[in-house]
Amino acid sequence: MSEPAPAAFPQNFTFRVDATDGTARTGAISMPRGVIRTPAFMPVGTAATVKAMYPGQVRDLGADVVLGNTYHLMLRPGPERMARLGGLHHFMNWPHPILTDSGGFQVMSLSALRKLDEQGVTFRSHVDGSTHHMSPERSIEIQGLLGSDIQMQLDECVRLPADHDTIEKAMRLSLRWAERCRVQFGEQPGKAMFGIVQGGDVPALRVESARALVDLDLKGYAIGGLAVGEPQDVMLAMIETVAPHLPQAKPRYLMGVGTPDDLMRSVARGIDMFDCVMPTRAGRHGLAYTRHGRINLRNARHGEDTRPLDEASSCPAARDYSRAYLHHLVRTDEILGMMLLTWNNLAYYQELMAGMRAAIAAGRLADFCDETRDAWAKAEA
Ligand code: PRF
Repeated sequence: MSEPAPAAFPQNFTFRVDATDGTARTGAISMPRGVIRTPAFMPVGTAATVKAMYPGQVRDLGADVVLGNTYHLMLRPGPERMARLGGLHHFMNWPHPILTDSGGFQVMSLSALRKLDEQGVTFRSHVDGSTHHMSPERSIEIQGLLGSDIQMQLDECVRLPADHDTIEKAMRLSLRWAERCRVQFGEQPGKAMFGIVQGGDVPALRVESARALVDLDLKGYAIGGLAVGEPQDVMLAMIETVAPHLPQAKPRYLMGVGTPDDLMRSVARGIDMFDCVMPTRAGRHGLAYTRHGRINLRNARHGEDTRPLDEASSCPAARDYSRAYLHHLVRTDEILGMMLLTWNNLAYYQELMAGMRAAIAAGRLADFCDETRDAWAKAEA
C-alpha cells in the first residue's frame, strides 16, 4: 500500500524567516497555492491582468504572487460573476497566490463623490457613475468571492501633508474597521487577512496603530499611508518607528512602494513584501528600469543608439532589442513598446529582489545595495 502523496504546499498559511542581516530578513510565506519567497515584489494586476504581460511571463520572471484590486473587480466583472466563473485565479490563468487590496485606497484616489463614515465608504463608480457602498464586511466578502489568498482590511489612507486630527481620526477608524474585518474573515487556515498600520507621519500614532493591530493577532501586517506625498526620509523614519512593534514571526508589507532605491532601503529596515505600479506603469510610458539606472526611451538621444538596455540581462526584452528600436516603438505608440518595457521593468524588479534575498542570506545586503547604486551612478556619469 502506498502512502497518499504529500500535498504540494502546506494547508496552513505560514511564514518562516531563514536568515537575517541586521534588521533585514529573508524567508518564505507558504500557503496551499504556493510559496512566496521574501522579500517579495508583487506585480500589480489591478483588473485581472498585469497589463501588457502574459501570466506565464510574469511567473517566469520569478513573481510568486500578484496583486488584484477589490475596487476595480467589484465594478467589472463584479464579485458574484467572478465567483460563478471560478474565481480570480482561474479567470486570469494565474494559479499561484494572489493578494487583494481592500478597495478603500482606490476609492479615494479614483472614484467620484466618495463619502466615508463609520459604516464604510459610499462612492460613484469611475466607470459608469453608479453608486456603491462598501463596508469593511463587504470588502472582505468581495475578496472572498474573488478567491484571494491574502486579503487586506478596509482602511482609510490620508494623503500627506495632513493635520494631526485628520491623521488620528483615520488611524482610529482604520483600527475599528480592522476588528470588523477580522470578525468577517473568521478562521480560514490556508488564507490570511492582514491589518494595515496607519498614522501618517506622526510616530506616536504609528506606534499606537501597530500595537492595537498586533493585539488582534493577525497573520501579517502592512504599513499603509506612506509614499503619499512625504519625502523618502520621512517614509523610512516611519518604517523604523513601526517595525520594532511588529512581530518578528509575521510578514510585513509596505503598500504601494516604490522605486528600486525605496525597495532596497525598506528591505534593510525589515520589510518583506511590496507592490507598486511603478515598473508596469513606467513601462507603458517609455521608462526603463535597468542595472544602468532609469532610462527614458522617449528621449531623442536614443534615436540611433544600437545598444540593448542591458546586454547581460536574462530578459529578452533587455537583451535582444536596440534602444533605437525601443525609442521608435515608444515614439510611435506601438503596443510592442509597452510590452517590451513592462517585461524589462518587471524582470529588473524581480532580479533586484532575488539579489537582495541572496545578499541577506550571505550577510552582505549593505554591500549589494552599495554596488547596485554605484552601477546606477556610473551610468549617469
Ligand atoms: N492602504 C491600502 N492600500 C494602499 C495604501 C494604503 O495606505 C497605499 C499607500 N501607499 C497604497 N495602497 N489599503
